[in-house]
Amino acid sequence: MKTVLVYHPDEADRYAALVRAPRARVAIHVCATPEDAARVAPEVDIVYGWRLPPFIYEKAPRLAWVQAMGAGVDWVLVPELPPHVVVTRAPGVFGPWMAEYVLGWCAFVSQRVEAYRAAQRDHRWMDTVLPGRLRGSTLLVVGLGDIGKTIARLAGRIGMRVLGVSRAGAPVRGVERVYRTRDLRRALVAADWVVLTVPLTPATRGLLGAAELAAMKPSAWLLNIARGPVVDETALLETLRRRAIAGAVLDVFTTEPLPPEHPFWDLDNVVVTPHIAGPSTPEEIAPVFAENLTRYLAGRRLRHIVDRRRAY
Ligand code: OXD
Repeated sequence: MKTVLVYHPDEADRYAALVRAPRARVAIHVCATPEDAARVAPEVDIVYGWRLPPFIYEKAPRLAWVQAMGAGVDWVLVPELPPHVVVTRAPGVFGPWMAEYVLGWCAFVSQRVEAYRAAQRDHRWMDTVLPGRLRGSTLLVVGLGDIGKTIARLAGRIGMRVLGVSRAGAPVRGVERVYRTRDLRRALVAADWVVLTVPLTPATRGLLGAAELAAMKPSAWLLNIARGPVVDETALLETLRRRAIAGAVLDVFTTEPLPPEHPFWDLDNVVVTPHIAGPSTPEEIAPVFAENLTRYLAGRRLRHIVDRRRAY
């Protein structure tokens, strides 16, 4: 019999409740703390989890497969994870959430929400300020995996011009032009909105540094829904303070939770959200895991396998 560890610091029970498996063929441990997970680790063949602490891998000699509950797999692909362990993702789940997040915040800016709300507080009829249009503005999607493509599609539907950046620069339907990563600065020059959707890998760490930020239009907004370390946060802070770009919507940070004393909180051209752009819900992840578990138990190849060399 195979043993599954369902691990989630806050919602392990909810995830476990939706695991549909032939009971006779699978035993399930439900853990919410590293200590509990460490105790059962020696029996575990499969991890269905979120942010399992790396030291657990060394205690799990039978481990063969990790199904990530979140969008990113950087927490799985740590040096402690043995090379033979297969890692799978849940594509298709997070893109729709993140596309709404991105377009919602673009609209928040273009519709001048803050200005009208401030005028309302003063009982002021402010008809001298007009909203902007997203239609016709240029969105640059940096990272054209399934999340980036979903954002590009939705943006295209409302008439935004969509550009992209990917490692290989291969054409993507609905994206007017795809630049290679090495041409990132050329792409940034053209964008009104820059959204980061790349995974955190050695190649993307620090991808947006001072030089890249300097290439952006002074009127452009940056939206980071990838990982904090993809951006040089010191350079970003300095860029925002000088108003060398218009603003940033930041959902991810190098240190999370963002420390209360961090200067990002107080900048009027920064929106801080607490890593919620693509929430994981047990209901949406369960079918992905269920299908793969059926395959696993039947000895078939799993779907959505992460290429460990590329780290996504
Ligand atoms: C993530 C997530 O991986 O929120 O960041 O799912």
